[in-house]
Parts: sequence; structure tokens; C-alpha cells
Amino acid sequence: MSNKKSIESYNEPAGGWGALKALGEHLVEQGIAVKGATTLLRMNQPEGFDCPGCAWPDPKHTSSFEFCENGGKAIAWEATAKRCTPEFFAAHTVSELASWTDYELEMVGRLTHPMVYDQSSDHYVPISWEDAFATIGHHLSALPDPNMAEFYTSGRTSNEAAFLYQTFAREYGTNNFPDCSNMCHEATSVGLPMSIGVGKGTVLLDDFDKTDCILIFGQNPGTNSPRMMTTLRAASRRGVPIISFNPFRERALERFQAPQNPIEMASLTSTPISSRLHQVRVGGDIAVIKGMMKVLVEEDERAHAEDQIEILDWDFIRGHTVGIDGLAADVKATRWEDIESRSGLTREAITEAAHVYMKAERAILVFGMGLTQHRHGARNVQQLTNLCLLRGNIGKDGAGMCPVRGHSNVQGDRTVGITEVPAQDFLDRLERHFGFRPPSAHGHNVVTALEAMVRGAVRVFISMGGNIAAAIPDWRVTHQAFRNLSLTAHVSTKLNRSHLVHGREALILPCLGRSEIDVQATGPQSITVEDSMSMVHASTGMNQPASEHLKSEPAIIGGMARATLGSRSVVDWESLVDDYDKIRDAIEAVFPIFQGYNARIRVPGGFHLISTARERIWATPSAKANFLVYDGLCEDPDPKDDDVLWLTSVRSHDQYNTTLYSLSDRYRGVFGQRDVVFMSAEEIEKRGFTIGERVDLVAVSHDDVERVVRNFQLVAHAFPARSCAAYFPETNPLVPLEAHDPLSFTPSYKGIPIRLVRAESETRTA
Ligand SMILES: Nc1nc2c(c(=O)[nH]1)N[C@H]1C(S)=C(S)[C@@H](COP(=O)(O)OP(=O)(O)OC[C@H]3O[C@@H](n4cnc5c(=O)[nH]c(N)nc54)[C@H](O)[C@@H]3O)O[C@H]1N2
Ligand SMILES: Nc1nc2c(c(=O)[nH]1)N[C@H]1C(S)=C(S)[C@@H](COP(=O)(O)OP(=O)(O)OC[C@H]3O[C@@H](n4cnc5c(=O)[nH]c(N)nc54)[C@H](O)[C@@H]3O)O[C@H]1N2
Ligand SMILES: [Mo]
Repeated sequence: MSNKKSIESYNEPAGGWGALKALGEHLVEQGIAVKGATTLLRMNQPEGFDCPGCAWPDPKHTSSFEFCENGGKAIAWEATAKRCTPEFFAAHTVSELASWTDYELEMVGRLTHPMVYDQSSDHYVPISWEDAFATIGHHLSALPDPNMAEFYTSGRTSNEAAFLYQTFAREYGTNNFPDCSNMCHEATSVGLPMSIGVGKGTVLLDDFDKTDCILIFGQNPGTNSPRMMTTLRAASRRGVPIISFNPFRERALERFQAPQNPIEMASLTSTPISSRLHQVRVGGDIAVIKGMMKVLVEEDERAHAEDQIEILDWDFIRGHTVGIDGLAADVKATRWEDIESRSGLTREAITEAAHVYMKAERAILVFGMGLTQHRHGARNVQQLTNLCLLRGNIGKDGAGMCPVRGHSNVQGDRTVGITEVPAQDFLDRLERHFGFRPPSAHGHNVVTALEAMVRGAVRVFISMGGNIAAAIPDWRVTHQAFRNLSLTAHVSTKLNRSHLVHGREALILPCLGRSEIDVQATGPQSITVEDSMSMVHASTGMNQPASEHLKSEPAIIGGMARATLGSRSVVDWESLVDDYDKIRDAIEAVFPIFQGYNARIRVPGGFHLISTARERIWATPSAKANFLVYDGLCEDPDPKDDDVLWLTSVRSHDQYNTTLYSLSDRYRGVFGQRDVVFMSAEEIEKRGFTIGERVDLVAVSHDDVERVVRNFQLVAHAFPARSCAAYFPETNPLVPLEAHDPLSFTPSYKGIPIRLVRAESETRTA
């Protein structure tokens, strides 16, 4: 891919020829034009492997090949011909690698050997698996308290690996499970149960064929779950109104050219996606949602007074919910002038959206990180749920709440026990099945783990995938905390920042990717994953492993467990690793919802894990769905200070979280660079800057720590007032650790108050 710098508008639709061309170039760049193409044909097929890209479901996992540019890139990055070998590590010190960009680090290729940090030479050097496991066992056994260790998981980890991992950490003695979902949909996992008793979505893919209306809040499907575009396109062509709320006019929310549709491709036409796209101010969603609810409640009162058809679904509200009076009073008392100024949208626009929504018999409410990654993330989710409940849009076909999860198995990891706040019932079952007593004291999530590390209360950090050091907030503070640890150990496929921000001793443990053949003592193994709509299915790798020295994630966990727990373990690690069916039997024994697990995953398409809310069974203390009131429209840092802007951090089209496929962001018209900040020309001029100028972004925070990222180029973009956007993870140093949702601990990555300061010198532009 060319990384030539430019800013120019991109006028093509999302998808289409642009997507085909981009994927082709990525396959060539990774040296796998042929292997990549054959690999793609096996992705999301009944006998094949699950795409490691996103968590959007597949039509029963039985469909013919579905083209997805970003799923293809995810595979190209795993199936790459490039290798990160001991020779590579011998040629570069860790201090030197620390000065490389994230893009350069992962471009080195797949890790091939277990490596250990050698302090005397400042190099990573090879180590045998046995010695690597012994090092981990030694460090963990030496801790005076098991709660001085953290066990991080990233959401690509399979159900089997995640279940073994939590079994290991709990037999060892801790519930410290910081997890990538703590930075992602935790606001959903915590906020939604308070409303409806479950922390997962309530729709299935088929519901999109039956719906009359789709609302999309803060989610960018064209980049982050491109297979969802097929679903949205079909809905749009059926005439279903799709209303999007997003500070960006994301291209895929505007129009999409379906790569599998020969007519659209040949005629260069496309399908409009959103019937309306409202550019809400960053952090302004509660204002929009309350405005829509205000319209519904007031129109319903008018309809009652005039003896017309009710607007709210009163049968549902009376039979299934509590708290309507409080909610109605709150939205009626909310003033339109406040709604307009906080949301950046007019009363007319919000009223029109409310009218479309209330005319729909069945509506699906979709949301992503634009709602969850705020100080009021869980509250955002709950207000959206209120809007959903007002029209009885849960538990009927074609309707429901649809959080779009991130990592391909982030939901499954949670289902099989990766949680720092385990239910007692689950711990009892774990004890009954294995015969050890798991700890019941609550453990750490990402934020509380980092706080404990900063305090010096943690010594060992084990990471099952991911790139925690780059994904977390407040680098200046948190990176030092990593450097103070006695051991960091990362199970990884690619070199990344977390290997370089390491403890005094450090290990890199290279593992198989999902596309690769996993052979254990009883033969080739399959793993299983759960998608965003609670469908569980098998995934079987087909490519030769990137190196003969790789181990599978379950085998690595088994190795760590044996080296740490030795003869005091009551778990037969060897037999579980030898045959993953046995792991699934254990999962079934501990979690009854997996009844018939091994048989059911052998049916193409897998099976659905029941969602109680979908059945209108409310697993809440009131046994009803709850309307929850949030006082106000969420904080404005200092509404009188005109200088302050709300910064949101987003993904480019060419990145997978901290993995960068290139430095470009085609749909937003940015090429070859990522040090840019998007805002309206008016906001730039109002502050006395000119378009294209370089600025430093300085966080507004209330402690003595200076949080700044330097030398970003001002890019004029259609964007709401007092809002701006830049890329993740470059802006993570700006987010104070304390800036998180008090309910769910989700960092406020999408609501960062900042000021702009003219960059000191143009020489740094280079
Ligand atoms: N190719 C690719 N696929 C991915 C990922 C990836 O990085 N690359 N990441 C995976 C993961 S882990 C996740 S969690 C998902 C993430 O997928 P998304 O949820 O789509 O995540 P983001 O791109 O961070 O942000 C979503 C949208 O929120 C908008 N937004 C920002 N602030 C606000 C706000 O205050 N209000 C509203 N209404 N909108 C706002 C942004 O403009 C953006 O369009 O995707 C998954 N899939
Ligand atoms: N500012 C800001 N920060 C954010 C976000 C944001 O929107 N804005 N989003 C947050 C979100 S939603 C998330 S989910 C987190 C992501 O946080 P993480 O999940 O920790 O990060 P990733 O970038 O997905 O991890 C990439 C690494 O995973 C490893 N890897 C890839 N495949 C495999 C595999 O099969 N097995 C193993 N063991 N390792 C593998 C590779 O070594 C690669 O370098 O970041 C969060 N941070
Ligand atoms: Mo995520």
C-alpha cells in the first residue's frame, strides 16, 4: 500500500471497486496473493474457520462466500508470509524497537519462537517453551498473594482457551480478569442488565428482514463490521427507514456498493443506506434520545386527550415494565433549548426522527462505541433501552436492542467465565466440577488493574492476546506501571507495543492463529466462538502454522498451569489440552446453557444461546424491565469555556484496533498519515488557526499530570460544533485513568475534553 501523504475528498460509495482493489493490494503486500485468496474462500464456511475480524453473525454460517474487505485484511495480517524471527530480534535492541511506530512493529510479521527479554544486552532472545513456563510458574508461585497477578484477555480468544484460562487463574487463586471488553461494550454488559436483566443483544439476524425501522447510534459498520452492510443494504432496498446518529458522515452510513452484486458493480451505482444521518455532537446522545422520548411521551398524552390511537405501547408498559412515571416526568421537564444545545441537532430534526420511530411497528436499535465509551456510557445504553421499551420493541420479531460487539469472540469469553465479578452460582458449579475452591472476592477490571499497578500492588501481568499497553488510557502514568512489574508475559501472534513496554522480566509466547491447523494428541482440533447475536459455532483452521514452534492458546495455558500449580492442581490439564471436546464437556458441566455442546456445534450454523429478555422474561430484581431515569443531559466540561473541544477517538478504515494495515483512511479522505484532527472549518477559524496548520492537543484534566500529543494537522471536515475527532491509539495518552464510567469502568475514549495549542515548531512535522 502506498503511504504517500495527502488529504483529499473520496467520493466513491463504501464497498465496491475501492474495497476489492484495497484488499488485492494488501494480499500482495503480505506476500500471499494466492494463499490469501484460497484462505478467504474457507472463511465463515461450515467446515472452515471463523473470521477473526468482527463479531457480526453470518447467515447461519452456511452461506456462499461473502466478500468483506476488512475481514480479508484481518486474514491477510494473520496469513502473511512475513516472519518476526530470533534473527530479527538479534538485529534490534528493545530500546530501538520502542521508537518504531505500531504500523512498523506489526509489519515485521508473525512471531516464530518463544522469546525472553535479556536485560544485559537489551534484546529479546530465544527461550525453550519449558523454560518459559518455568519462569511464569516461578514468578506466580513466589507472590505472597495471588491477587498480585493480573490475567488479561483479548476477545479473539476461543471459548475453549478462555475457559481453561479462567480455570487456571481461579485455581491459582484470583478473580483478576481485566478484559478488552472492559474498554469496549462493558457499558452494555453493565447498563443493559439493570434495564432488562441481560447484558447482551436481543435480536437475531433474521429480525433485520422483518423490521420496519433501524436506528444506528455511534457505530461505523462499513469499517468495523462490513458484513453488516449486506443486511443494511437489503433493509434499505425494502424501504426500511434507517436513521443514523454520528458526528461523522461515515461513508457507509451514506451509501454502499455491494461487491457481490454484479449489477451495482458493473453500473457503478450504489444503494443509499441512511434515510437520515444526523451529525450529533460528540457526547450528545442522551440529549437526542431524551428529545425523541419527549416527543413520544407528549404525543401520546395528546393522543389520549383527543381519543386517538396510543403512541406508547401501554399493554407492554403495564405488563412488563416499572418506572414509566418517573421517566415521563423527566423527559417532560427537559427543555428543548438544552436538548438542542447539547445534541447540536434542531428540535425539528429530533421530532422528525421520533415520528419515523413511532410509526414503526417493529424497530431495531443498533449501537457501538459511540455510546459505550463515555463517562456516561452505561447511562447512554439505558436511555436507548428506555426508548426501545416505550414502543414495546423487545421480545417481538423484527425488533430489539442490537449492541454490535467488537472482537470476534469477546462475547463468548464473557459467557464462559472471564469476569472479575463472578456469580456465586457459577463458582459453586466450577468447584463441583473440578474440586478446587475458587476465590469469591471480586477481582480487577482494566481500570482497577491499572490503578493497582500504579499503586505498586501488582507484580505479574499475563496477557492472552491483545495489545494492552497501546489500548489503555493515560500512557504516561500506565506505561511506567508496566515497567515496574517483575514479569510481563504476552501470548501473541504479532510483535506489538506491549512487548516493548515490559516488566523487569518479559516473555513473548507465540501462538497459532485461528486460520491455522491445530493438532493435539488426539488429532486436529476445532475451537468455538459466540457472535454478537449469541450464536455459537465451530471454527477449524486450515493453513499450515506460521512456524513449527507455535503452540495453541489452550496448550500454552496448560503449560503455564502445570508449571505454576504442579502437583497441587486437581485439574487434568493434559487430557483437556489433548482433546478440546473434553474442554467443551467441562464448559457444559459448569454452564448448563451449553447443554449438548459437542453435538450441537457439529450441526452447520451452530446454535443460539437463549436470551431471557428476547422471551420477555426479565431477570431483574423487579422481574420487570426497568425504565431508568438519568438526571440531566450529561456533563459539559466547562460550557462557558469556548476554547474547550470534545475529542472523540475513532478507528480508521485501515486498522484493527492497535493493528494498522496502512496509514490511510480512504473513506474520510486521509492518506499516508494518522496525525490529524478533524473538525469544522468554523471551529478551526474561531480559534484563530488555519486549515492544515499543526497543533498540539492538550487534555483538560484536574490533576498535575500534563497530557498532550503533539503536532497534529488540522483537517477541515463536516463536523458538529465544539467537537473534534482523531485516531485511536494515538490519542490514548490524553485520557486520564480516572476518566471512566463510574458504573462500568469503561474509559471515556469518546469524550475527551481538550484544548488546541499551536505546535511549537514546524521542524517536528517531518
Ligand atoms: N476493521 C475493523 N473492524 C473492527 C475493529 C477495527 O478496529 N477494525 N474493531 C473491533 C472492535 S474491538 C470493536 S469494539 C468494534 C468497534 O466498532 P465501532 O463501534 O463502529 O467503533 P468506532 O469506530 O470506535 O466508533 C464508532 C462510531 O462512533 C462515532 N462516534 C464517536 N463519538 C460519538 C458520540 O459521542 N456519539 C455518537 N453517536 N457517535 C460517536 C464515530 O464517528 C464512529 O463512526 O469493531 C470491531 N471490528
Ligand atoms: N482511544 C481509544 N482506545 C481504545 C478504543 C477506542 O475506541 N479508542 N477501543 C477499545 C476497544 S473497543 C478494544 S476492544 C481495545 C482493544 O484492545 P486489545 O484487544 O488488547 O488490542 P488489539 O489491538 O485487538 O490486539 C492486537 C494484538 O493481538 C494479537 N493477536 C492477534 N490475533 C491473535 C490470536 O489469535 N491470539 C493471540 N493470543 N493474540 C492475537 C497480536 O499480537 C496483535 O498485536 O482497545 C480499546 N482502546
Ligand atoms: Mo472492542
